[in-house]
Amino acid sequence: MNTLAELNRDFGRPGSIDFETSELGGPIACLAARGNLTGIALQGAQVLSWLHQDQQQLWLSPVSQLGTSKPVRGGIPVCWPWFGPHPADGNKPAHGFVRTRHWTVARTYCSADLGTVSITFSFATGPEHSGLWPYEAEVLLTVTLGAGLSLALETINKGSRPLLMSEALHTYFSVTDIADVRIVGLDGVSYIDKVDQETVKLQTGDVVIDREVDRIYLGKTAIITLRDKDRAVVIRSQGSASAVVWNPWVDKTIRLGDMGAPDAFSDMVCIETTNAANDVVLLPPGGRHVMIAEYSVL
Ligand code: TA6
Repeated sequence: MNTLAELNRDFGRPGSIDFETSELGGPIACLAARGNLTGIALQGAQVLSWLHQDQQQLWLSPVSQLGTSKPVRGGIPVCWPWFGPHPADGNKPAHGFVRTRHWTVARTYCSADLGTVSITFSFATGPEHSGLWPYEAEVLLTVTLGAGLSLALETINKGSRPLLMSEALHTYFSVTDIADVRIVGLDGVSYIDKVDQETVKLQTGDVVIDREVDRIYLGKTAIITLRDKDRAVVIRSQGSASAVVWNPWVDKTIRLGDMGAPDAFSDMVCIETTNAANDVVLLPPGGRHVMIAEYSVL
């Protein structure tokens, strides 16, 4: 694992791309462009913060730490190479196994005017992971900061067999008050209701959150807008035909135990860009798949 000095020497650009130790206790990459900032942990290539015009756009549990076996609750966890519980073995970790592992830095980029900066992280699966997932693949996450924030999650099948995978950019947005949130753009889209025996239902109108919500929307999910009291965030996705809306509400917040406060659910909502449920990816040997989520604040 590279030291911070080696990372700054090989990939840094002082003032635009700097590597330092996070207050959560692990190495992070700090990107700055056009007055916006984002911090990304090398653990899980997990975006932990995104300051847009000095306003924090993401929610992060105040009790999460890096360097433990528990995933950090908040920011943008990378769920790969499966979304949700393992499809066949409940003993395997939920949401895949790369969000708690160390990723390496593959490359960084700064535009000439420093208005756009990006970093690409890489994780390769091999024989040491065969107990978890018996395929050879490389997964790359490129985070680009400019006027907005975008993430591109690329999977490359390095093996000699086709592979099947599901994935998510599991984004925790901060909100002023969940009671005022409306999620626009899913009207008429069907969804699997995970809090009602996986029943398939049809969304009518905007999504409002007044209870535990855990839904996998399938179909037209390419443009979703989070409308909060004092701001709106537009989520544009590519390479994905499903999206998840999740809020744990009261009881699950307590069961989770790492949300930081019993009423933390009122400060956040997850709107996730996914390949989940029957929107899974089959990759031939040598095949590549990219899923992109672009966030812009109105
Ligand atoms: O994306 C929604 C969801 O699958 C919920 O069911 C809930 O489990 C959430 O993810 C958080 O999962 P985690 O493993 O991070 O606690």
